[in-house]
Amino acid sequence: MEEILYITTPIYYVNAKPHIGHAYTTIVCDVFARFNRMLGKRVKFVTGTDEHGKKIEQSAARSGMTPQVFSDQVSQLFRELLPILNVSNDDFVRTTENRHKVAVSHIWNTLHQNGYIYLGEYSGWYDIRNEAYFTEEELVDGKSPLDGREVVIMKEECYFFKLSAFQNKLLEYYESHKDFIFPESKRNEVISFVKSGLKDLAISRTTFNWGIPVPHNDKHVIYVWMDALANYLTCNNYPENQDQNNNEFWQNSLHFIGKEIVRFHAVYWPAFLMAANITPPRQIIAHGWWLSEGEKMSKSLGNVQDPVKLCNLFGSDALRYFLLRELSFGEDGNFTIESFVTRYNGFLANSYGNLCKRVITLVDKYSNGFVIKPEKFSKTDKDFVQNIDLLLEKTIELVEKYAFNRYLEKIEMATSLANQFIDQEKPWALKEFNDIKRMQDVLYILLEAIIKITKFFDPVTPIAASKILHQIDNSVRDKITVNSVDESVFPRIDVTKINEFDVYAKD
Ligand code: ME8
Repeated sequence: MEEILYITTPIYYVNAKPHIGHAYTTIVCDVFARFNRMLGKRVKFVTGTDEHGKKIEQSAARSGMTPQVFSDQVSQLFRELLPILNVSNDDFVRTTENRHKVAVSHIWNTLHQNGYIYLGEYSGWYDIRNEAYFTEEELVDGKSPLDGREVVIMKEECYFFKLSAFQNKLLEYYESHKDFIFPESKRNEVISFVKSGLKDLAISRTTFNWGIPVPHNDKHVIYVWMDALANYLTCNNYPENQDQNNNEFWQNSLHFIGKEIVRFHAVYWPAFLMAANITPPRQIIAHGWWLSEGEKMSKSLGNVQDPVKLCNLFGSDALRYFLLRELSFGEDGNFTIESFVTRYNGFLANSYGNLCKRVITLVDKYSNGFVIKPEKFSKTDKDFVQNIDLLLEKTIELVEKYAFNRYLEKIEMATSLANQFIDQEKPWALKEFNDIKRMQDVLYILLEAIIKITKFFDPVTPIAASKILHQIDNSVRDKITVNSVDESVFPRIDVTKINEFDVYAKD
């Protein structure tokens, strides 16, 4: 049976321009989507923007715009980033779209009908940026426990969701679905949070208007997280498709997120879904955070790397490769331009790009642009081919475990074996000694290795892969023809220019 996957990014707030942190999650999802499509799976991959809430209303006001005009502009920046990063998403959802409002209202009505929503009054400490209330005890040094921001006291009439009714159901669910939360460390945190007790959750606001109105009581707007989480259903044709439990995409839904929003995805979201009689998604996958030059990225420090500038300077393939290679998925990583250039030159230019260029040029120069499959393979040849195959085979389970940096390590190892093979077999020397047969065999074996490595590298560097696979044609059985071009797919970056690169976002 055909395997199916439904892959989602968080939907990004439109209160700030996209930076490499956002680009990272989207790229991770794209690489995962492309890799799985390569394995023959049917993939639906969606992303979008989160546009409601007080924070966005405030940002719009500061910019002197209506929230709608403001959201239109910033959402467009996120949308335009996708082709720049070469992202293969199937849908882009905005929470201000009608189809989404229909989905959210429908969920609300379902939860209400099922008896999980009641009207009450809320007072507590409110973290405006994160749109979350906290009790006195939950505050850390009087500040938001999420990220230490200021909190203000607020009191409002509001609707509540009976989250407390789901404490045991959630714990049972985590127990019977051991891989629901990835990685394990986050799973443990969630379990102890839920065990410590769940209070009912305030799910409407009356202190601002920028949101989806509560059905039949438009004094209230729906809590932005309930609104936002529902995007995953909107993109799966809910409520038109009511039967999500028997829907193959929903059954195989994977939500990729940053570690700071695990609680919303692994506690609130499955509880909302259970209350609506919809099964929770298959997995919540949380990754770590990018720091910039060792510090938290922030506008005021001026250290926010701009993914558009990086792509303009070095190409999207290079950014995609770097982000996946440098950070061990789940852990935090540090973005510096020095490490970017070092990895770029070290692998993309000197190892992979150079190998492809060298072999293609040799076939062009010494073998009239084509080689025929060897009649027999020496022990060295067989070992080489087998080692490459083993390394590439291994990438499948690594990607399945979201070990993207280790997947790329295998690609690097395979490339380095090919570079060793060429240095050891010296096709140029074989040519000199007139051993043309052996020279052609060696080049054939190398071209085949390049094709295989490139196919497994394609999910990360699709532009380079398509260039290389256009230069190497193996459509005729047992014959490989090359089309030589002068420049490498990854020209070296001049390290002496490192201080001249302008990679920071300006505003
Ligand atoms: O939280 N390093 O939106 P958001 C790595 N709208 N990833 C980062 C990052 C960094 N420094 N900064 C941001 C929201 N991200 C909600 C989500 S989903 C129903 C609603 C990535 O614009 C990471 O994926 O604040 C994080 O979870 C996401 O951007 C947060 O984006």
